[in-house]
Amino acid sequence: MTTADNPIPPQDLSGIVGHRFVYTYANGWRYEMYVKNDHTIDYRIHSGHVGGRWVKGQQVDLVQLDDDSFKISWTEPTGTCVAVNVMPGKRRLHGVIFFPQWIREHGERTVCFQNDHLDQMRAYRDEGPTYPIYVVPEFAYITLFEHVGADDESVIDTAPGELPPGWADRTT
Ligand code: FER
Repeated sequence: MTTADNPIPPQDLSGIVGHRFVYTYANGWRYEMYVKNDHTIDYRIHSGHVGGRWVKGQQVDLVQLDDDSFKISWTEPTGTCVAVNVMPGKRRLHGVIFFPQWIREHGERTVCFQNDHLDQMRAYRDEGPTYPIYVVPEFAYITLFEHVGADDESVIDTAPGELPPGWADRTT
């Protein structure tokens, strides 16, 4: 129960922390996220506008909205902002990506292991152009959802392009 005095619902993040999931957006873009702990994700982008990009240790805001409903929000060093709602039991996800204009024009500049290029990403961000923001709101279906445990650096430790063929097609 929430009220005007206490608008914050109970928070049980055990249904998403320590889980890896692979999902394909309605526009065909395929992503993989590992919720490493209650404030950190690692991820790989298997296909789409910036397919091949991967990131470890991204700080996020993670909350539970309701039973089987979580929301993960963050800002990238590139300036891209993302908000993702996840309903694991329904295998349903909705993401909104807010790309700066320079990534719409030059997505390839962000296709790398970002952790090795953080200063370069911040320089691109500050150079812009930022506007108009390219907003991509899409539903996705979660094709794989598995518990792998929290704070495991080996869950995502390889570039998306170096995985065995068909790796992201695995379903569970
Ligand atoms: C997602 C949508 C976008 C996601 C990550 C991004 C891990 C990141 C985009 C970018 O920085 O290019 O669902 O999940």
